[in-house]
Amino acid sequence: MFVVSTAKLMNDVSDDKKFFKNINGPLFLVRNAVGDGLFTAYNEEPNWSLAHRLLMPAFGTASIRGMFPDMVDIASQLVLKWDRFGPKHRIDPAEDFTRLTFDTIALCAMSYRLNSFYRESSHSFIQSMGDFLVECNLRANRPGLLTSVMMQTNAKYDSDIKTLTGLADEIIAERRRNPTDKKDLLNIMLYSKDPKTGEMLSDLNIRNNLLTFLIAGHETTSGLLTFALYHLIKNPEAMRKAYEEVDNVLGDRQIQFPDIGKLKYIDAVLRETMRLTPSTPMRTIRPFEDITIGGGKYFVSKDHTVVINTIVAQRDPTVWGEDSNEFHPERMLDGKFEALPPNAWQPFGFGMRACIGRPFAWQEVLIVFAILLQKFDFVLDDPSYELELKQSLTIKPAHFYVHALPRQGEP
Ligand code: MNH
Repeated sequence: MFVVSTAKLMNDVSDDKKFFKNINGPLFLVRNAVGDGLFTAYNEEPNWSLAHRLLMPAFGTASIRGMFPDMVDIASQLVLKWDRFGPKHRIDPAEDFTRLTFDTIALCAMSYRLNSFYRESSHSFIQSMGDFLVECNLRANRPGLLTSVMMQTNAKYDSDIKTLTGLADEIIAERRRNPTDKKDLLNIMLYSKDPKTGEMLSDLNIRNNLLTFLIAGHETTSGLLTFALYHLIKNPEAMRKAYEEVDNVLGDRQIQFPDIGKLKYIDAVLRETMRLTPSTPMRTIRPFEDITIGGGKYFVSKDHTVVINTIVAQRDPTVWGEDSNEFHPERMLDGKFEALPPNAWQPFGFGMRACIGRPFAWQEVLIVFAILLQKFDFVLDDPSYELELKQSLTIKPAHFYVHALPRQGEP
């Protein structure tokens, strides 16, 4: 196995003609729930290219723009909750951001209300998904013989998969009972035809992709929100500039769609967050043929897996300077982001298998930060807190708790 940890090598291997996404280890096991959904399909599986062609437009600019009101709806529920619980309430941002991102993907893509903010504990899907992903990770690193005798673990694994597919099936059945002419993602999956061949997605593939969106559509975005809040609290100067921007662009009024493009500093905060603490800290690929990389320095045979260690490569001092481990949104401003060496920043993956949900996540997170910073000051529950991580397929801050106080100067 090769581990790529520099910007130069990351650029070398970012080439769809020479490398392909490797579906093995935990990712192969995730197929036990989501099969040939976009995230876990093999490049050459016909359902990957069919679903990719049919669903790309649903993640285009116009479509994401249409989701603006629903995104604001869910973000407002979060604000209401933190406001009503008040400053003494110890907030677990990862948990509430997960409520938010989960409800947002279900409402925007499937017009389905999960109402997670009106439940004491998270939806059973969230628990089952977490346990399922952890077990996929453990299984990938455990002898098969051992797994085969772990009756209880296996029964739990199977019942978690049933919980996951159960919600997907319920959402699809509900739509078939109550059809709408809304152009949401679910309708596109159910009814659209490939312009080239007239082909439609099979029922099983629709379920696989719906489940893929429910999982990929919330876990990573919740991580981004939680990390960004952490970085802002730890960097008061960046926090001050973010407040200044929100006050200038929004003041006290309700956010409108055109405001989003004006939130340049917060945009930079999110890019810098994704650089230092990408929710998906690594991905794996393999070469089609034996190949040398690094200007002839490293031989990679076609049986080798290449792990792209994004979280380390995105801190390469040759690109980011000696302070590459520090949080400075300024690196992403004033054309500097656009002028980066190719592929130096790639928290959304690369090429044909790059993240389809990037514009969706970005708009959602900008809305949430704009609304949160309009309303609240944030302080750490434990002032001495330093970042700890928890990992399933993605990473998130662990043991990170905050308090939300009404902004000073507000009644
Ligand atoms: Mn997303 C692929 C990161 C939000 C749906 N996503 C990827 C990959 C990365 C990634 C990295 C490529 C993985 C690989 O090459 O092995 N995704 C993110 C991050 C966020 C995110 C950091 C938020 C922040 N992703 C979303 C959202 C959705 C989504 C939101 C859906 C609404 N992502 C996908 C899908 C794929 C993917 C689907 C697989 C695309 C493909 O292979 O065709």
